[in-house]
Amino acid sequence: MQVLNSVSEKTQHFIDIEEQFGAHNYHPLPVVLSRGKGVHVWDVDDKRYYDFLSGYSAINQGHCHPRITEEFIKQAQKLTLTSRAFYNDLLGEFAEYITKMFGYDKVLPMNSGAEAVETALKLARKWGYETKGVEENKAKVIVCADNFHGRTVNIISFSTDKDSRRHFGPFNPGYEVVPYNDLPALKLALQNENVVGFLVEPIQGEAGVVVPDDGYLSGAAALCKEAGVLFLADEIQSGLARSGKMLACDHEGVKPDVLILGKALSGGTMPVSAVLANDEVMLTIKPGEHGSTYGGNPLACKVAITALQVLIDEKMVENSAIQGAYLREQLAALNNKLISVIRGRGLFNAIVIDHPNKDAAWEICLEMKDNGLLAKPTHGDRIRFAPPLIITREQIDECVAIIDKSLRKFQ
Ligand code: IF1
Repeated sequence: MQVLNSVSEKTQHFIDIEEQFGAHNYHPLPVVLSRGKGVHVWDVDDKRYYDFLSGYSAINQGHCHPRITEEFIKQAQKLTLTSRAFYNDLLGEFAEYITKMFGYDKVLPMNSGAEAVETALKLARKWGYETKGVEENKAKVIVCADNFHGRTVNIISFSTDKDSRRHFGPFNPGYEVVPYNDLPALKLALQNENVVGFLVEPIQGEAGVVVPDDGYLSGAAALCKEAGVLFLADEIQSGLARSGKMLACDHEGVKPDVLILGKALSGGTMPVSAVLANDEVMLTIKPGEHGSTYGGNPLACKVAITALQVLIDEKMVENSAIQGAYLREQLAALNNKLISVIRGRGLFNAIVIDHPNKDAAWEICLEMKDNGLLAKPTHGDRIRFAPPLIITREQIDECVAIIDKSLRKFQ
């Protein structure tokens, strides 16, 4: 593990025990955080940073949002879990709130994002067999190259990332991969009558914030409709105001048949995910056929209602759009040759680093850390810039100055 001279003894202590007793399934930046507020986090030495990862977009509302935290604590002292063996007095309220907000008949609550994706896939198959009339065990779901939908064995069965798959097989059949942002390839794959769904990230996150061409999402939705196939949108990362619209699909006026939400649905307090669909799809799953112990628990429901209300009341969609455009404009104005690409929508952004050293993006992130801004490289040369959606113009200015200063060290 890389250890820097600049790391304090205290920081090193926390890194060491995590390395010794925790599984080595991540390679974090050498910073140990102990508190957060809004757009900022502080490390164990009380150094302050701008958070430009936002918990992989789970913290859209900002760290420890006062209203979300307050409702969380109040509900935690009242009732946290009933299981779905009994009703609770918040699931109905949450279901009514979220379905009316997004315009669907029903919601199925789960916990992690991966579970919600699995739920959407099960819905598509069930609908395919029971409504579309696909022959038993023949259902196919089309997915995109360079997708990221989670870590379960089933989901990695259709990943195209070698690290995510190596020695985790055997994998599940029933998927076909097409290139992202390629309507002719999708059209061809849709010719198979056993296709029940098309699962897509409206903006690809892990791939490095890849925004498809205008017309891709609306074109794909139209092709799916024509073929009698469900359009399943994984908005776990791109949704909930991150891209400058409530959903990334809203950029093209597309309404998915199945909408998958997670991450910021709880404002970063606990795993809460949800799948939304109309009755024709949702009611194909009957009692006893799917579920989870924590899914729809009253604490999650209360937190999720509040997390959604906060997005609306504090105009985070608007702020994400405005500050995101300003961030890209200011990054472009740096005119730095190290930045070969600046892309994104709203506050969902990435830059691509052009440098002969293949570890340059990692080293730039270390430098930005020392200068007070936390971001994480992906795929070697890409750095995501996704701060909480409450960031102000003045804070963006300060952050761009940090990015500028950090990049200068590598010229
Ligand atoms: C990791 C990425 C972000 C997601 C989409 C489902 C899930 C995710 C579109 C699963 C999760 C995460 C998980 C985290 C890294 C990460 C990530 F780089 F891999 F793509 F955010 F940028 N659909 N994304 O992005 O949700 O089960 O984790 O709740 O696995 O290391 P989950």
